[in-house]
Amino acid sequence: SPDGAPIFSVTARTPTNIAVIKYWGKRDEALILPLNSSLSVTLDPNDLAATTTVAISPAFEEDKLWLNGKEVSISDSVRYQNCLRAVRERAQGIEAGGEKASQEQLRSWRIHVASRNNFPTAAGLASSAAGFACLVFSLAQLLGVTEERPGDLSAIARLGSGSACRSLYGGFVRWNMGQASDGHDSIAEQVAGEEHWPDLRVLVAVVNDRQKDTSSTAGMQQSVRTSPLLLHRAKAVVPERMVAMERAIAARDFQAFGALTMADSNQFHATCLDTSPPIFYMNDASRQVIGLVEQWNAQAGEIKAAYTFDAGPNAVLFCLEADRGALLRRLLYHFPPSDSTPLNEYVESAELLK
Ligand code: 2P0
Repeated sequence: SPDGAPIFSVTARTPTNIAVIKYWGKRDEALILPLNSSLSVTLDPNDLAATTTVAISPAFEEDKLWLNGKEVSISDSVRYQNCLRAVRERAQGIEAGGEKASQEQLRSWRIHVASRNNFPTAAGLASSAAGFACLVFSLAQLLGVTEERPGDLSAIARLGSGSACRSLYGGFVRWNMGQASDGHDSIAEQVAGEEHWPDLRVLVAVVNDRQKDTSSTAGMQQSVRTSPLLLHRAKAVVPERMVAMERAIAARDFQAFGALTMADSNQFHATCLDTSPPIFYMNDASRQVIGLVEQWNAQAGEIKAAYTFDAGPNAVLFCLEADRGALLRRLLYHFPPSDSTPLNEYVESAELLK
């Protein structure tokens, strides 16, 4: 810094993840403990990702945060404070560039964080997942925090946003709902690495990048309060589906993987419709994508592509490399690129994810 005080910094990039078995509903709001386990695919870090720089220095007077270049007040963000506190109280000493900082110094100095997404925030593309995972990972690096037990850092990321815990691992990741009331066993665990299924492809079709109407947090609270289907799903459907999905991934069985992915997306959106007042995350373009995928699969007599939708209208499509060109052609046929079509950004997204 200008007055000679040391500044230590770390920059990291963390991709977002796409759930194929969905998380929807909490049993504990403060600790963000889910009603059911979930399973996701982490995207490539060069695709949809958050990039975060964290810095610590005795010259900083207060903790500060910038999101996409704009300073954001953190004093009333409980989730952000919980993550910061949890990493800070585990700080160890560090040594970098000939400078040293003791444990006591790291626990008392202020921290600056600057984070950027390379995709639209709050459009149902899990920006909070990548953001909180990246925050916790980079802070842990900065403060010399190592895990006492595997998954410790994912439990901290979970305090920021439930789905964030899954973005700390690449490949295929399970978030165990856990049993403990303090949440120490509600952690993420990799079920297969990023090299496991080389010809699996993910395509994100951006239907609409405006801010969504109902946040995930508020939406799932409403569902927990009012949807009988949600409890049935969490207790009687998801446990078996988790087992079947892990088996499909282990066997690289695209037929089973695709069928389970579509069924679980559809049940999640059925739960939203079963909520009072009902929540609509998908729109006409989303339903058109479902239609074209279902039609293709029916014609082919097998699953060529599988769709999944989160808390927004954007479609995430899975296929195998051999069918990627055919999937893009079908999308182009139904959504010819032009300024007025809602899907006009998908080609760019497809490029992003190839
Ligand atoms: C998921 N979603 O499993 C599901 C599918 C959206 C639909 O996780 O309240 O942003 O921060 O824990 O993690 C979105 O919920 O909610 C989400 P909080 P989060 O990916």
